[in-house]
Amino acid sequence: MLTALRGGHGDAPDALRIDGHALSREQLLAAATAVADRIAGAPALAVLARPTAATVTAVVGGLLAGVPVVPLPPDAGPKERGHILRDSGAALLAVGAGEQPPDDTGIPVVPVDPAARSAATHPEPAPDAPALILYTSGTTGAPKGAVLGRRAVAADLDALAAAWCWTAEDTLVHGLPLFHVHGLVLGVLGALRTGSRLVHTGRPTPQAYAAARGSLYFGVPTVWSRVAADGPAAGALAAARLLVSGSAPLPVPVFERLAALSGHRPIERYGMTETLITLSTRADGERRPGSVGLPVAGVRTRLLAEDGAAVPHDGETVGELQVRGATLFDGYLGRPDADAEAWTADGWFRTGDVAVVGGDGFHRIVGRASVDLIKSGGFKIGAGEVEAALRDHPAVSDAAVVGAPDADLGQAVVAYVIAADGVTGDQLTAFVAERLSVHKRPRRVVLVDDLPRNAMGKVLKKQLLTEG
Ligand code: MLC
Ligand code: AMP
Repeated sequence: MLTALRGGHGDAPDALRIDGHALSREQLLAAATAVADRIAGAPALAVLARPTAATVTAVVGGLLAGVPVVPLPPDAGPKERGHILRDSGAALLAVGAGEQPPDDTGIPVVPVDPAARSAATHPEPAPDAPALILYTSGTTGAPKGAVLGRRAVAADLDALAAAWCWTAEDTLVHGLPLFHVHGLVLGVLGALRTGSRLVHTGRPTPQAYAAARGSLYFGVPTVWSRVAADGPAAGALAAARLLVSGSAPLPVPVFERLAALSGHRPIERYGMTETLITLSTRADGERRPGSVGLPVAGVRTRLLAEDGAAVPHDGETVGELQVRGATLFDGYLGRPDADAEAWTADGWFRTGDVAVVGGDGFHRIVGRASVDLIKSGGFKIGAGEVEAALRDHPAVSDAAVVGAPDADLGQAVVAYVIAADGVTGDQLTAFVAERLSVHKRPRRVVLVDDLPRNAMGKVLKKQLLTEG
């Protein structure tokens, strides 16, 4: 799967630059093999996914050993962390040597040293074996583990390499977290399959992107909108070959401004944890603002009306986007109920996104079917998970969480809370940030006496959004 790790693509002492470390691919392979030697046979390996060389080494070690890797958000609080560790069945937790692991995990820690070396060989795992278990939020309940097979990861990376003319000549730059598809699958495994160099910038600031001098840049729209607001940083990207946006809609004004300042019309691509990246504009094709282009190689899409009828490809009529093909996941871990909901009887995956398709096949994502899935800074956040965390607070009797439009984050998590006198919004924000990942915390808490409900007792979230 990581074809470029084993030579044939050239190597460099700084093939990977991250967190102040430079590693050659040969060193990464030797250090990852030392991890594989220690974990072979384990049911799953959790990795405390800080943006470090140790994290990359641990992930690659898991892939070499054929042990499914479960990236753990490094700032996940005990509630979220406990769920992921229990649900995934991870038997070991990889943590950078010398780093402090959380003290509540109850599973043995594997310290990972990117300078370690082993020359052992591990047999190539079967192509249909699981590679990763990535946790993704649903509308309600705790996050679900999406099981991604090796074949799907390889198929997606090859399709994206073709769409973006991504080769070993590239230097890929990004500063995305290493526990989601964007930063980990595309941003790390992509470099190890294509053979491109990789620079991880740490926090994805405009200045860090400008200073990295790469050819290929990945970012979520929040990153691109911050770059587009920084003239000198955007101008410095003129030397790049290709800018790619994804994980949330790229606003057309950000596209235009980035193009004006950097000279590059960005690629926009669309995907999901469950499906990997399925739609993209192409490096050698039209890059149309507001459009996510065409299905990548190996993927088919269809657009259905609520009654299941096919929607015309007229660029106007909306329908639910469904996808199938080589890049799809194997299912939700231990959740046949969620699988049954997500797949149609004839084998298509329901994305839950609403789209239009033009006569030329170009796709435009126009929204989500559910108000309970929020995209903030490119992170998917389930309203139900945040509401449950708020209800754990002794002063809170009820809560409704929505994604309010936000110029920087796309959507911001806003919580409407019924609480006993005396508790403050800041206290409730901190309470959520301590239990879940920090990005799931409400950016605004509105204390209310009551929540608007329909006759069935369901909170009217659209009303909360329009009336504030
Ligand atoms: C703030 N902080 C707190 C806090 N409030 N910590 C504890 N308690 C509180 N109450 C801290 C944070 O830990 C962090 O510290 C700092 O404040 C800022 O955090 P933030 O507010 O979350 O940063 P922000 O500026 O909002 O981040 C913007 C961003 C981020 C773009 C950098 O949203 C991001 O990384 N997004 C990428 C998401 C992504 O990769 N999605 C892909 C999903 S895959 P510190 O120490 O960190 O500075 C997918 C499929 C596909 O969608 O299509 O790709
Ligand atoms: P995740 O579950 O974190 O992988 O998020 C997947 C979701 O991100 C999709 O279902 C979409 O709602 C959203 N998404 C990803 N890329 C785009 C894009 N280019 N435009 C609009 N939405 C996107």
